[in-house]
Amino acid sequence: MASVIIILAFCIQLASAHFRVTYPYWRGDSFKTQYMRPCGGVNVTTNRTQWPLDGGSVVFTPGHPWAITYVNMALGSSDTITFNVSLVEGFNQTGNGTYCFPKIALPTGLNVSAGTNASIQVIQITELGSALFNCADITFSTDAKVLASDMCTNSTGIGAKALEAPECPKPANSSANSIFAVDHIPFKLQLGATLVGLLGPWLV
Ligand SMILES: [Cu+2]
Repeated sequence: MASVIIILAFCIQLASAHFRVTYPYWRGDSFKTQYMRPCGGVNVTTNRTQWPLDGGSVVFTPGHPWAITYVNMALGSSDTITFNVSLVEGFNQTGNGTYCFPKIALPTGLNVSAGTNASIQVIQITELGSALFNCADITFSTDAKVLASDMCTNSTGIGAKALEAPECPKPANSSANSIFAVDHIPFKLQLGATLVGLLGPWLV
C-alpha cells in the first residue's frame, strides 16, 4: 500500500511538470497522455489560431529543469497529418516558466497560402526520459501578426543551449575507420532522432 502511495505521488509530480502550449492555443489538456505521439493524445480541433503566412510566434510553459526541444509542423486538417516540417531544430531548453519564440520563420519552399490549415507540434524530451508532445492547430492568414513584445516574454531563468558535442578524443589508432571519424554535425542531428526513436516505443 505504501508503495502504491509513493508511486501515485511520483506520478502526480510528473504530471504537474509537463508542459502546455499557450500560443497558438493548444488542442487541449494533454497532461494524462502527453507522452503519446504525435500530439499528446489529443485529437485535431477546429479551434484554430490565425498565424502569419511567413511564420509566427509560439509560446509554451515548460515544467522540467531541462528538455531537448523541437518544433515541427504538419500541413492539413486531419488526425493523420505528418509532422515532417522542421521549424526549430533540437536544442536544450533550460529552466521553467514561460518560453517564447518571437517569430519562427517557415522553411523556404513550403507551399502555404491564406486559408491553409496546419498544426504545430512541440516535443520535449525531458531529463527523466519521457518524450512529451503537444500540438496547436492553426490557419495561415494574411491578417495575422506575430505576438506583441509584451505578449512574448521569457521567465527569469529560462534559457536555451545548443546541442553541441564536445571535442571527441582522438582514438589511439587513428588510421582505422572509427565512429570518431563521423562529422559532429550529422551526429548531433541524429542524436535527437535516435532519442525519439528509442524512447517512443517504450513510452507509448
Ligand atoms: Cu512532465
